[in-house]
Amino acid sequence: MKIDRVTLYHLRMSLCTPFETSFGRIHERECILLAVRAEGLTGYGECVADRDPGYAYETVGTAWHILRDFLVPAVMGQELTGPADFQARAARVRGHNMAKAGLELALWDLAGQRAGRSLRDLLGGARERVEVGVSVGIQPSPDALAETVDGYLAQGYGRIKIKIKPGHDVVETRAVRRAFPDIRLQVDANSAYALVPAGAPASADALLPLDDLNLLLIEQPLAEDDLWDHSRLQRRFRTPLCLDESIHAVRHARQALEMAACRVINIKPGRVGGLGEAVAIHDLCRAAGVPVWCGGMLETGVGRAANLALASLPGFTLPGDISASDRYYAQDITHESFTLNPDSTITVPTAPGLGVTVDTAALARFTVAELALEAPHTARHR
Ligand code: OSB
Ligand code: MG
Repeated sequence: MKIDRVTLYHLRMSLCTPFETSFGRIHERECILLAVRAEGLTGYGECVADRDPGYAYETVGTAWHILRDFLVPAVMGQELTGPADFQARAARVRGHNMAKAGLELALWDLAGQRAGRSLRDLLGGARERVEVGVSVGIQPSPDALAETVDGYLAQGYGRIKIKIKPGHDVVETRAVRRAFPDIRLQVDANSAYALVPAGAPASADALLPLDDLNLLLIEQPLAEDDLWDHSRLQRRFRTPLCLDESIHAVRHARQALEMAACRVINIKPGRVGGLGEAVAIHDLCRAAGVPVWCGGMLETGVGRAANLALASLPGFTLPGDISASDRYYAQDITHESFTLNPDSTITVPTAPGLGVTVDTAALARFTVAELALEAPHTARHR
């Protein structure tokens, strides 16, 4: 396929409720939507970098720069065979996985549309519905947290993840466990602790009482580049540690498993540079008997459709952070919205490509900046 136009949309969307993690609190989600045109078709992708470099070093600003100045020029006007061909060309850009994943996703959408096949089928997924849970932000008090969790349970979510940070960890998790003794519960620290504290990050010793709360897993307690210390920490827990921020490639997943730095891996296509790498990590973990699940980045309907397709692969044996559209946004940019089935699943799209369509009026409403890039010869003839 020959790409003749790429449009970048910087989006800002109000969240239904503020989302607080150990790295900050947001009321609005920002991201970049990509529209890639080739052979008269338009493929969409979502770059999940947020406004601030809190979860990762990438931001909307860095991704915009890398896409505009390096990744889009590497493919514009070129005859591409597909997403893997793009990754080969993008390899000369070090890092910037979220920028790469956004463009790669649009190419997957195009490939699916052209072949008349769903993204789920292209990736090798089989399930019609995937099990999901909800990621609950830090709340003002343990009581408020239990009440918020109660609300999501009432909606039908069968797995709850709570965000924790130093000073808001064991008491909060215990309160939820006391109120709901049997639910599937896990926590996410987003790198807020240290095994050997030297100043700011609190000691991971504070987390040891979590081991008695029958949690599914403890997600990313330590820093992103701290595989070794995660390995040392895992030895002190019966509860599986799960890595999110630390895993940027299949190589990291292999090394983490070899050094027993975790027993579960959270796979996010944006963090690992795209769906191709995400599937490779899935394959490695499946062969090793290590459970994986699909993480979330508060995606729009575009990214959510991709995450559902990915989570339909057989190794995704734990519920994903892929909640219904109304958990995030009052209005989404896709015509389709995702709803929770009574069994805490969401149905995977099966139409060609991503299987969702973009609502251009909604897109216009949320766009704060837009940039159309065209192949030089196309521009001359317009
Ligand atoms: O660490 O999993 C995380 C959202 C933004 C950045 C990082 C994380 C999250 C979530 C939300 O936990 C998951 C979702 O999209 O529902
Ligand atoms: Mg996480």
